[in-house]
Amino acid sequence: MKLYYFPLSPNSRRVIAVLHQLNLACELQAVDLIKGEQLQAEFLNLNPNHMIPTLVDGDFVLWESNAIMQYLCSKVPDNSLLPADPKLHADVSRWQFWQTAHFGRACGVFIFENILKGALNLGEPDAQELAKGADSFHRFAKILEDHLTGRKWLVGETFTLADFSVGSFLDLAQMAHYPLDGYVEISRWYKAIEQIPAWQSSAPAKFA
Ligand SMILES: N[C@@H](CCC(=O)N[C@@H](CS)C(=O)NCC(=O)O)C(=O)O
Repeated sequence: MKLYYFPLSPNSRRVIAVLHQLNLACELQAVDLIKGEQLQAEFLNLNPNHMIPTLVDGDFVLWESNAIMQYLCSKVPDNSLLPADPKLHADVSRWQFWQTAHFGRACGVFIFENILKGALNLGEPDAQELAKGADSFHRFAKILEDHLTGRKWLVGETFTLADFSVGSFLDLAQMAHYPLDGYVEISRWYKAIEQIPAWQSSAPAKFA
């Protein structure tokens, strides 16, 4: 297998953490998004969305990080990252979809305004966009905070893909200045994710 990734991408890191947790062999191929390598024809043939992560497994090409994570789990029967029990399985998927549809998008405003604009010379952060982003962030962070109250992990008794998917966006919390003050359960939970060896070994050099 070969995974196309970008080192600072939370969407990439969570896939790499799954590879490490499941002990799956996979070649890693960095795609430099700053240089625009994702727009080259060879990569567009694999993923017309020009996005990483993208997995190639023989003649099967798969994009969307959460789908890749589930696919990797299907290679290792009885793993605890994606429980076989239908309700637990659906619960993990629920949080992965929620991350893509809601929490990740709320975080994305801060990532764009406070990190990417500077990196790509797109000007100063826009205060109005950040204020709208904060409304959305608090709406969804409160749901996460409430759910984590009294629970160690998002689903069941041990960490799952749900924790890797939702937690991955907290990697950038400080650099992107998410308004996280007062979210004690989210902070406690993310610190627990940071203790997982597969999570630690998936860190890009900058976070290691
Ligand atoms: N929903 C996608 C999002 C992937 C994504 O946003 N990738 C970004 C980097 S984190 C990317 O490749 N952007 C390059 C581009 O849009 O040209 C997933 O979960 O895989």
